[in-house]
Amino acid sequence: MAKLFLGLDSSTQSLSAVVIDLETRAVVYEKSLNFDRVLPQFKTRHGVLPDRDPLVKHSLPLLWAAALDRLFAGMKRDRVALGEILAVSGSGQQHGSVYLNNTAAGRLGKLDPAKSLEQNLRGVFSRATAPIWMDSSTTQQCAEIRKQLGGLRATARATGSDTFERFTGPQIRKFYQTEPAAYRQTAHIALVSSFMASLLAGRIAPIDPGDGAGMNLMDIRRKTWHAGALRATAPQLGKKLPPLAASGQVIGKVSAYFVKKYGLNPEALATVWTGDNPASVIGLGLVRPGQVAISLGTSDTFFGKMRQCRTDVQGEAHVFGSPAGGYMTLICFKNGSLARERIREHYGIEDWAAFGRLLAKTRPRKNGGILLPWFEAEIVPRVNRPGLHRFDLEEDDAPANCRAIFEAQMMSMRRHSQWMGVAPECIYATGGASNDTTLLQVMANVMDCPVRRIEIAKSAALGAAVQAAHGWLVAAGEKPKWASLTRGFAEPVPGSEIRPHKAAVRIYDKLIRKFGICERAALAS
Ligand code: XUL
Repeated sequence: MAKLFLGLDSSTQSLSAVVIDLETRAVVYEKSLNFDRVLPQFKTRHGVLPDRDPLVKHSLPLLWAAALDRLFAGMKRDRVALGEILAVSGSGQQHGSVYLNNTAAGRLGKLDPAKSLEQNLRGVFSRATAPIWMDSSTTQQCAEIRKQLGGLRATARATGSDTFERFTGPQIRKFYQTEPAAYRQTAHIALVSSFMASLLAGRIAPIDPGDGAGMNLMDIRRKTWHAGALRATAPQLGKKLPPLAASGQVIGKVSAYFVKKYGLNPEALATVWTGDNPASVIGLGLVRPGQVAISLGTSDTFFGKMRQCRTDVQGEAHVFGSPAGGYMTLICFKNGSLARERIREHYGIEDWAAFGRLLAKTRPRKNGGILLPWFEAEIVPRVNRPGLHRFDLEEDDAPANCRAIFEAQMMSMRRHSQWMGVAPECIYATGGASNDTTLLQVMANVMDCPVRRIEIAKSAALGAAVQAAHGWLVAAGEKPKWASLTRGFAEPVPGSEIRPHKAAVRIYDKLIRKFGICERAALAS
């Protein structure tokens, strides 16, 4: 007998669904709807509304709701066995916020299947648009909240991160300051994740500690709202936030709207959602401390599970609650593929294979050249003035520059993740550039840790489906283990393991000291 679970991921540009069968360990269905393409009437570009101010990035909660209708209609058309789904969970783009008035709770409880979600929800918002994670218009509010909380270190210690423009607290403060009347009319503030969960559950849903940690409002150790942070952000905020509850925790049965309209199982459980990064941690199978993933994308990200709650005193990294219990970190390096591509273009190298071949012509050296590739303002370390810095490296030496950029990116990850106090035991590499074994060998050598490649396109939606299964099993009185739940779904590519070369590891142990000196010098210049 199949055991089906549905995971949804409401991301910046699309809404995705993954259905898993826990019995056969198979992904039985996946689908993505691109907002711009499927719902052009909302006039978003890459899921974002155009705005005159380049720092302002908003989207539309009604668009996300309309996409949910489309996705369910598509699943019904594709004959997905919706009547057999046992539980639904999900994930959302982090930090984005939705503002609802005092009619919302009642309306969510009486969603009319004869109408669309869009029609059902008209009039429930106290703010029509939702600021999302790409918004960087709240520098003033970040400074105000940070000051109230006692500075950068105190803010990071209290909430898991220093204040960041995209985090929800600074966004709420800006709304309160610029539109006080609309703020007063706001009865509920939701994250993208908890808003979507509210639609499925037919009631205001809790926020989980994974996504809650991306707000600068949650006490990271207690996993409760932080009274001082609420006070520093906006008046009456505690009354407008839902309770915090573990992701995957059962909210109730799914709303009758989805049962009557699409044939969803009336016994299916609606559960608490989380953020897309915490869900990806599950989807990639990072359920034990020491398991780390490095995603080589537009930006490079480093994320993994942590044994204890530690925070970064430099205030560069984020600590979130992990859906698999405990904590996870997310460290985002902006000059990832972006920087590698700039170097490739600069030397007229035709493709990544040729880049890898050039790099392989050189060897690691303990006093080797250092390249700090801050083409754009960097997040980690904080660099506001972009620029390229070369030390003991000739610009016209293409092979040495190819090696130096990737070595620098990996040494930066090693250096700026040391505060976690967890030496990685195994790295899962994912994202575009992870196809290149020359690059992965450098990664293994710098990190002194085996690297395996993992290719999971919809890791957040898959993580959400596994989270739904976990919530359902717990509600049935079982004590499921995360490692056994993810087995079979989140597996590295067979035969892809690359082990560190001991001689190279010894060289990088020395070169990283020089790297630190160069980085400090460049930051001070
Ligand atoms: C994480 C962040 C992004 C969004 C993307 O802090 O801002 O990764 O979660 O959806």
